[in-house]
Amino acid sequence: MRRGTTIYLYELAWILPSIAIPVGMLVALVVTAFGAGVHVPSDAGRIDSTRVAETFPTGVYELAPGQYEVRLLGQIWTFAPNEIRVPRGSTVHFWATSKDVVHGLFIPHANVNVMLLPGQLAHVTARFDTPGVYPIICHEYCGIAHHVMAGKMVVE
Ligand SMILES: [Cu+2]
Repeated sequence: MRRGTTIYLYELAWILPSIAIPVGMLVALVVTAFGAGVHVPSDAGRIDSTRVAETFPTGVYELAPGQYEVRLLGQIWTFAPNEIRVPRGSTVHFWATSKDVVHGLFIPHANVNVMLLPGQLAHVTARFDTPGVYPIICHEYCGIAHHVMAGKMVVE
């Protein structure tokens, strides 16, 4: 084999993957977005991210016995409401969003783990059978005081 041909094969060995990998990623993106229906964390809805304070009232609302709705707002560097109290055995429907930057909503041992994106509503439902105090943690780095951004969920 001539030296020139060998160099061409090495070039080809680099060129082909450098084309195949981006094409493969693009195909995966299109297939998951349109074929598999993959979308932002929760397709629960959108609100105007510049008017969250006026359009997204926060709080804990009893829908029915044992059924609660929590409308929770992440903002630098706290949650509103910062403390949630529900009786044991409650099913809690969380509706949450962010007022400013990307935050996280993570409640360990409760299957609550979503990103809070400005203007994007996240919806997650969890049942709390075990009494105790559950931390509400921001698990997306959101600035200099991210490490103190926490609330608590008290199951009585
Ligand atoms: Cu954070």
